[in-house]
Amino acid sequence: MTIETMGSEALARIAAAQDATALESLRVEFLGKQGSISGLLKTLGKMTPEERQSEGPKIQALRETVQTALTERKDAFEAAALEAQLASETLDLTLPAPQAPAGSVHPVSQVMDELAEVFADMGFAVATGPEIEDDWRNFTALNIPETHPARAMHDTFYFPDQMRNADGQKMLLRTHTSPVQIRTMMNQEPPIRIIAPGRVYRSDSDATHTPMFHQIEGLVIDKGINLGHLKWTLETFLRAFFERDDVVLRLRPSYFPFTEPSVEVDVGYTVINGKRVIGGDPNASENGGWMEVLGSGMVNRKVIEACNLDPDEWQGFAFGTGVDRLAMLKYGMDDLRAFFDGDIRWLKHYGFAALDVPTLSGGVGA
Ligand code: 2U9
Repeated sequence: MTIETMGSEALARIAAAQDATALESLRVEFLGKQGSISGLLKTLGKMTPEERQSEGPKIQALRETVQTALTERKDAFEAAALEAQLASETLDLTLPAPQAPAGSVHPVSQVMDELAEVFADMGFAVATGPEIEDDWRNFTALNIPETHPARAMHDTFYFPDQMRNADGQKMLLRTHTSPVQIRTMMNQEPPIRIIAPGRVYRSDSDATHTPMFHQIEGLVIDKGINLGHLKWTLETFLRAFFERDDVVLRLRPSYFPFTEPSVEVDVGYTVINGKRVIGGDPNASENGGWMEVLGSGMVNRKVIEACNLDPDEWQGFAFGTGVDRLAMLKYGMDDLRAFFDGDIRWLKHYGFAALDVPTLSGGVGA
């Protein structure tokens, strides 16, 4: 077969190909490794220079013509497929918009935002830190030495003994957010006014305890700070958070290793429709009374010293409470475990709208 007839036959078969698969078979037949045109190209090596000069350009031209015809036919198939797809697909612009997102903000997130808003108004910044901590920042720096009973009380989740940090300290899941304040005191010059909200972990699980819960702690370090500053701050915070001016506080002496003196803070509650509500006169209502909501105190001199500050120059107060419990008290839930069940019905009932961002001017609540 001459080169010319090979060419015209190849073009005729390409033109007759019915689809992309048939076309691909033809490409392999002509131009593949074992293809007829590839075979012709290989004969060039065995030709005399004269033969090569006359046959070479003809074979190359054949290859190019066939290649171009294959490409053009392939493009035509693809264009036809696209046309068919466009003709079959329709877009109905009169359909209603898809349903709005149905998620909600978890009460814990909502209350965390509310707390940040209330404390920002009093000049507190939000500080955060790692949930995996070392023994020194979680305990030792807070005046809780190895032998202190508070260590056992914290039911700590420790990492395996060989997993230590660069200082040789044991690693653990923080049992409180206090190491965040230790980090802040070591890295920042006083005066300091921070809140530290976040997850904490204790190996404890029953109706009122979950192994992970949320805490918020606060720390003020400045010159000449006293218990009066502490009481005013907590009273102002609780009145703003519970959105009532008649919230009253009772301070009872207590003990924490990191504060001296230490005080437990009770708030007055009254009973409305069988439910305890924060606020009102704790002695007026028949079932009213006091409820413990916070622990606090003046920061222990030893803690200030551990952070390389002079306790004769800098003093401060600190406090801590559970965010989950604050949420339960404010929004009337009675089972802590439901917080972490992920039950869609509970989330729908107690969740907040995503755009309901708390602001003081709008009221921090619902
Ligand atoms: C530094 C110095 C002092 C934080 C404090 C409490 C008292 C407290 C508990 C309440 C219930 C935690 O959620 S709870 O289990 N907390 O009673 N926390 S004073 O004191 C600090 C923290 C950091 C550097």
